[in-house]
Amino acid sequence: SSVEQSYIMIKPDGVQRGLVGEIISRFEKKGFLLKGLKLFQCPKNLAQEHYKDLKDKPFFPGLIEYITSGPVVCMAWEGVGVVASARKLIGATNPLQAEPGTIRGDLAVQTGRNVVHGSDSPDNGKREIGCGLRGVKCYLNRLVKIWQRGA
Ligand code: YYY
Ligand code: MG
Repeated sequence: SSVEQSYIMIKPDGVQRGLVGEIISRFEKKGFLLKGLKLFQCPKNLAQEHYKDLKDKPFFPGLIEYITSGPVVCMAWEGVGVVASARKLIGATNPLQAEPGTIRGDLAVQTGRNVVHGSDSPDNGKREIGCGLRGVKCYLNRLVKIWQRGA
């Protein structure tokens, strides 16, 4: 694996249930780097762009309604193999099938309310970061390791 970025988004149910810290904490503890973050009310057209691969699915209208129903937390996480690893940390799409220890396995019940999104490929990671973190992209590569510089 190589260094790559994944777009991780805490969905409106995750924000409303107070799970933002819990979810961020799992990626931090694993050792990935948070390269961008914003709290965002996603407009319908951007939600449709983000989920464009699913536009013909019967659940698409409900998915767009859900994602736009309240603020989401948009993040770019970076690291070696982060895309596949984040999918493992998140767990199966249907939370009832997600293993205990995964975010969805521990924190969710319904497929339509599964608290978090993670990119399914490095290419989609790039595309989704460009979509969800539009406007904060300029910060992504400017993290300075302040703790290593000392006073
Ligand atoms: O990548 P992941 O989120 O695990 O699943 P996708 O197949 O990409 O579907 C995106 C999103 O759509 C899923 O997280 C919930 C919703 N969804 C649904 O409501 N009903 C389904 N049968 C499948 C997916
Ligand atoms: Mg997906």
